[in-house]
Amino acid sequence: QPGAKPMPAVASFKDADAMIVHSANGIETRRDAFGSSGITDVERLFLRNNLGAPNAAIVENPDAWKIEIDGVTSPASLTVGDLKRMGLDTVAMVLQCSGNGRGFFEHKASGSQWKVGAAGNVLWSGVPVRDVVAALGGVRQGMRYMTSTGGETLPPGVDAARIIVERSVPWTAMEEAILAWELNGAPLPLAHGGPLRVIIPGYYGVNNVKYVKRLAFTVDETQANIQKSGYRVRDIGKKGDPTQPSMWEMNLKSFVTSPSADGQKLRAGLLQVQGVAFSGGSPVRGVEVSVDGGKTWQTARFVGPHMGRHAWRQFVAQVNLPPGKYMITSRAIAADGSTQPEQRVENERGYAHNGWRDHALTVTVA
Ligand code: MSS
Repeated sequence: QPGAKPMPAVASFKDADAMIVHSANGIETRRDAFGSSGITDVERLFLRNNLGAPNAAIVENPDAWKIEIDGVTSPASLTVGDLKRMGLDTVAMVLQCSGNGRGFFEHKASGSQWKVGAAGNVLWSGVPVRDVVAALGGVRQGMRYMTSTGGETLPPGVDAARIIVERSVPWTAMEEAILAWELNGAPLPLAHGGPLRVIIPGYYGVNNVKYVKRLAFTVDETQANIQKSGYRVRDIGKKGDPTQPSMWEMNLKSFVTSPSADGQKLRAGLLQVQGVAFSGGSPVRGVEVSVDGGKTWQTARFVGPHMGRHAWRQFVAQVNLPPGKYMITSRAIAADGSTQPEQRVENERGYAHNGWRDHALTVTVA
């Protein structure tokens, strides 16, 4: 596209036509590039880095990468090679940035102006954290968090706590967590956290620490800024602090992927409205689609395999549209009866946007 920003080197394998480059550290999938088969291709998966990626040499011999495991009865330093002998599982999971949908907020929340594409549904393979923990004698008494540290080399002279990517989640999240070395059937590339990444199903992207070099069960949350003041939901104009909710479990969300653009011109007659729905809490039970901006809704049908509660479900609703103007959107319904809300919750950094109205598309049928 004219005026498009260049693809950074770490993401040179991305399909440039499928992506919107916001910056060298923020690249999203175009709404028309998700496809219909349920898995997001690695070449089309969004990329977000808080710090620049480490040197590519770390993925040359992935089995040699080391991780410290702490806060267990017998702390250990293990290589990826060691981990591969300890257990194996694969999980299909939505990876979504906390700020996905930030571009719809009106107060110009700072950060990448993501629309829908800072999310993807991918397959991760690795060892379940609980298997590693069991092999090391279990979590020590009194630990309340699982804290993961990113393997970036920090520039000298800066206060590490200010910039280090270190995230704490409630320790019970270990039940479903994986230390992954494979993504969609191929060795985990550097861009997405190779050689080793912690995967915490149902949690926002930031908790899925890349090139993870330490995983510790801890009494307290890390003092790193990215945890203490960053990724906290607060009113517009407020500073972040530990009393505010942290970006942990993802909320209930869906959006239409086809049609895919505001102002799109469509031919009268049949249309298959497609999209995706997911939740980090109570699982998605159903999806409804509206073509009249939410006045009336029809039940959509799920498409393709059910890849588990942490994956997204694809949906389709067939509509027959005479010439006119339509506002097309979707809303997900969870097993516990909760429904995706109409409005966004205003907040300083533009996190957790799941309001269906902002995600709607207006199209013309002729
Ligand atoms: N990790 C590390 N190490 N570093 C950084 O920077 N970031 C985050 C995660 N992890 C980081 C990490 C974020 S923030 C996100 S989203 C994610 O990651 C993304 O991913 P990919 O693969 O897509 O790139 Mo927001 O919540």
